[in-house]
Amino acid sequence: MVSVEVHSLVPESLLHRIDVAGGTLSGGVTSERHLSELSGCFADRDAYRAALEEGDPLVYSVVTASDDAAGSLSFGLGVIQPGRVGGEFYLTKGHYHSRREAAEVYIGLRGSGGLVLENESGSSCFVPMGVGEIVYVPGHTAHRSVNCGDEPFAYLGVYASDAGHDYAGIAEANFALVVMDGPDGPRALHRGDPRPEPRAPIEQEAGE
Ligand code: PAN
Ligand code: ZN
Repeated sequence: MVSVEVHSLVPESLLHRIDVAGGTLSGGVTSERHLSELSGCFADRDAYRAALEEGDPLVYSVVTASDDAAGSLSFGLGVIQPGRVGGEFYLTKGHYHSRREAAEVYIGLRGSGGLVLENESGSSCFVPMGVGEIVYVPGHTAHRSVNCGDEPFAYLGVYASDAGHDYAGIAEANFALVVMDGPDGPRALHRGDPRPEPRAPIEQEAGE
């Protein structure tokens, strides 16, 4: 006789709740990344060192609800804090999936940002993502999320539980595109391109 493993269907254990403002996902496990854990990610090494001298702020957190049964899905609530290093927006480390063909769906929940995507042939793009927008990340594609706004950027990523995270596969070359703050808003540039001037400070009218 063939034995088939099935979930016992308990409605409460199948329902998760997201508190977008609080950055929580019920039934999930939280991990945090601080600035010191993002060595090599930002284009401007000097600005990164200088920022670390000021402290080691939280850059992002991920709360993951996972299921390891064969064929199952896992999902994570990512929240990237607002911030910049040398004009480059706060970002996640970024990874390929260890099982390269595994795709992922991202859903924007709060703020504005986007995904830097790069495939194994070296082709790359930046896909902006706002609240209620969905980005499909195909297999064989490294992905990094970026907060382009002044409030936390929150999103849900849904992927096959056996996808696995391969950080080393993209870390050495790093992503070819960097997303910078500029006078006309966010811009995706090639890593070696000249940087835009930083956004001009807002001028105060005399007497305000
Ligand atoms: C996401 C990411 C999340 C954090 O859940 O894990 O955005 O990014 P890093 O894992 O690159 O630090 C996902 O893509 N999971 O597969
Ligand atoms: Zn992923």
